[in-house]
Amino acid sequence: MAKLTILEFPDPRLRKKATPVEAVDDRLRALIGDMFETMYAAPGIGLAATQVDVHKRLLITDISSDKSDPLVFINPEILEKDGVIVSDEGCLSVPGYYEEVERAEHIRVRYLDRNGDEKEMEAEGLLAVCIQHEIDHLDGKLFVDYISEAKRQRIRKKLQKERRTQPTTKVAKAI
Ligand code: GNR
Ligand code: NI
Repeated sequence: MAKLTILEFPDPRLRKKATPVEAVDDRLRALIGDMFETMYAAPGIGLAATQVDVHKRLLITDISSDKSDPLVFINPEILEKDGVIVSDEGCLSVPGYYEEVERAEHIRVRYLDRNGDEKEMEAEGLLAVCIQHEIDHLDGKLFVDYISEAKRQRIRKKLQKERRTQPTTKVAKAI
């Protein structure tokens, strides 16, 4: 297993639209293993393949506090949405920023599991929010797209500045 690099806003690769997974095989399962390692290390409650620069329709979640509920969704499709929930969202690709986002409170989703079997499940609350957040990633969308242009630009500038100064700081420390 290997920890993968998570792309960060405003990396243009986060804007790519992912294409359907064609084969649920051992190569895909190896990627899924690496994605769980990456998500748990972050730590996060969800991760979309897009975030690790793989533009296939695959996402994982685990909203438990003890890594006890790993879920894999391949080629996910939301069949039904109900109700409204507003929650503070964060994103491993937008580190350090949290904003209120409105989502469906309850969803029904169809997907393939890690064995390639077709499944349907209902999700509500945090899991529903997380699945919608991850499917957005597969469509090249980020939670900051739901906030004002001004706020988004402020976050973009701060993250770009951090990335410009961080490597220099590391080098300076190493010397
Ligand atoms: O770890 C994460 N927490 C989170 C909190 C509220 C709403 C969505 C999320 S998903 C996020 C991990 C992530 O960036 N997945 O793409
Ligand atoms: Ni995210």
